[in-house]
Amino acid sequence: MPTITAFRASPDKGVGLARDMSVRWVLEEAGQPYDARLLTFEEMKQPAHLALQPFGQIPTFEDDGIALFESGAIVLHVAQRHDGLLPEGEAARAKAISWMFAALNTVEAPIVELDYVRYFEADKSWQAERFAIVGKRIRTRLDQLATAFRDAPWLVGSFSAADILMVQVIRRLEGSGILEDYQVFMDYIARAKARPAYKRAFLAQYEVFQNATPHESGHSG
Ligand code: GTB
Repeated sequence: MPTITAFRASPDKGVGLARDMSVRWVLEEAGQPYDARLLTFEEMKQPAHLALQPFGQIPTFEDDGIALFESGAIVLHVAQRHDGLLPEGEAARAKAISWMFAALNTVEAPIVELDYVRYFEADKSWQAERFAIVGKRIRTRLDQLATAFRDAPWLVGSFSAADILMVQVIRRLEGSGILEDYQVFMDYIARAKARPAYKRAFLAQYEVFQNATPHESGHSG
């Protein structure tokens, strides 16, 4: 059975924004049971964890002699080993993998930047200007993504691992006032949240937060 790592006390208060959520979700979609090893911020920086994750972060994934870090790599690994998470056919599969990288490289970059402005630049006189600049970058990406989407329910035909990563990336904008201007993505996220596997993954990480003692805080990545 695979073992993943996750926050013992997630700074997102269990709303499923930490990146173990993508890993939990793909495992639930695959019908693959797993164990979660919970780590404090301190434990993430110890040699034992750094041997698994060189940056001292969660999530990681270990199964049968295979050890992975990077949530995108883990989601791809699981999707390649279980039916129904990547399209049939080489061309469609290649497209889905392109979307997985697009989610984590092209769409996510300005979204993570917005979090940095919010959390780490709050004391700067220029924070409002940075918010506006980064917000504009995000809207450019969302406009382009919306054009690519058109009226399709999922990125590549039916639901795939690419949707797991993309939904989790754009969910980071929930409540920002930006996402709310894009009905196409509000609907996309609602479709994803209605999936039983999403619900199971969400509840699993939420229960961790519920049982956590409030001894840690922090935000990164
Ligand atoms: N590229 C790596 C991956 O995709 O696996 C990035 C991993 C990463 O950023 N991990 C974060 C981490 O371990 C947790 S998920 N940070 C601790 C550290 O660096 O010391 C990122 C995250 C954290 C919190 C929220 N939040 O509160 O909303 C959202 C996302």
